[in-house]
Amino acid sequence: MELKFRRNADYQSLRDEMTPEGTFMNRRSVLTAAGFLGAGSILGALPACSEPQQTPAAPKTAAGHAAPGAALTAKKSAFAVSDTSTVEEAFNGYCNFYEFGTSKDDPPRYASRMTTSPWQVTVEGETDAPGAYALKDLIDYSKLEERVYRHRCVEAWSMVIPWVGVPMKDVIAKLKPKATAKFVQFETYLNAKEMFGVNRPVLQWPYVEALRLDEAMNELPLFAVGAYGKALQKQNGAPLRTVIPWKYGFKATKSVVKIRFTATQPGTAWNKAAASEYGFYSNVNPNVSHPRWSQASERVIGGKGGFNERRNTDMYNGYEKQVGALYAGMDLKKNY
Ligand SMILES: Nc1nc2c(c(=O)[nH]1)N[C@H]1C(S)=C(S)[C@@H](COP(=O)(O)O)O[C@H]1N2
Ligand SMILES: [Mo]
Repeated sequence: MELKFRRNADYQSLRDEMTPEGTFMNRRSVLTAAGFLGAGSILGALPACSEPQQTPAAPKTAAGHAAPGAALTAKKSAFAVSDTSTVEEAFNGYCNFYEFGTSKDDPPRYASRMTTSPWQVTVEGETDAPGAYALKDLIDYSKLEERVYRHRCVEAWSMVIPWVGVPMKDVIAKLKPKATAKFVQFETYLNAKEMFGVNRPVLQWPYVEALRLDEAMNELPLFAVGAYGKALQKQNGAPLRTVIPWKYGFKATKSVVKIRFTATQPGTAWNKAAASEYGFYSNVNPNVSHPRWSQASERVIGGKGGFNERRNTDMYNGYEKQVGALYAGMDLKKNY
């Protein structure tokens, strides 16, 4: 039963991504709403992006952190790819957040139901600073930076996203992992009343992902609280998500409520669902195919060529210089 559901969901996302003709209308509505097909005038008549973004009346929530859509001040950083950023409407309108359903336009429609204030992050496990942290105590909103990173989904599509956040390594240092901590696991908010998708056994809920601690302490990973100069919209993982640009997108955990330091390798959502397809590492690697499709190239979402634009996928998504040493000597075909 569980396996069947999993296969179906998997198949559906594969079909969404791999056979454009099968979902042409669906994708077309997203792209049209985003203005890619030059029909901006019908924006609002289409379901995919018809729900207004959650632009708040007040920039701050009662809990003291920025509300979805609120303008954020961030200093530009040297971490930026030169490609044009994906249009914001595509980032907001074409999402994976299975807690709200498995179609790309389910999260933009339904994530507004998620409560994101107050927001607490529980820190536990191998740490000298366990506890429940209010978001504003975990993330220093006066030190936000903008980093334009590539985003590569395992389904072979990509975006370029100007994230706003803080280096993960700075937050982790504050959380004092013990010498015994070798991994860090992130857990997503779970509320069956607000997230209809969790009533289906697509994945084992809550969504969890993890990194080796030295990966997490690399200079690249972010705790993001925003994108495009604004606090994250709920469908993109408000109010706090991880960003690990050299890994497939599913390694990023949306709407993080728990950070757990462990001595041994913790479970991860997609690995538990299908270990033969999704490994613990999940580094972007054009030379290691997914069992059901090639990873050598990717469809550029919102690119100039409409949805037919493709680019070749880069090793470690273009971040080999920064992260290659983390995997020196490892067999990348076995440790996929
Ligand atoms: N909790 C949770 N986090 C998640 C997912 C999810 O379904 N649930 N999907 C992942 C996948 S597959 C991708 S590609 C990215 C998508 O992020 P975006 O929709 O903001 O572009 O979120 C990742 N994080
Ligand atoms: Mo993904």
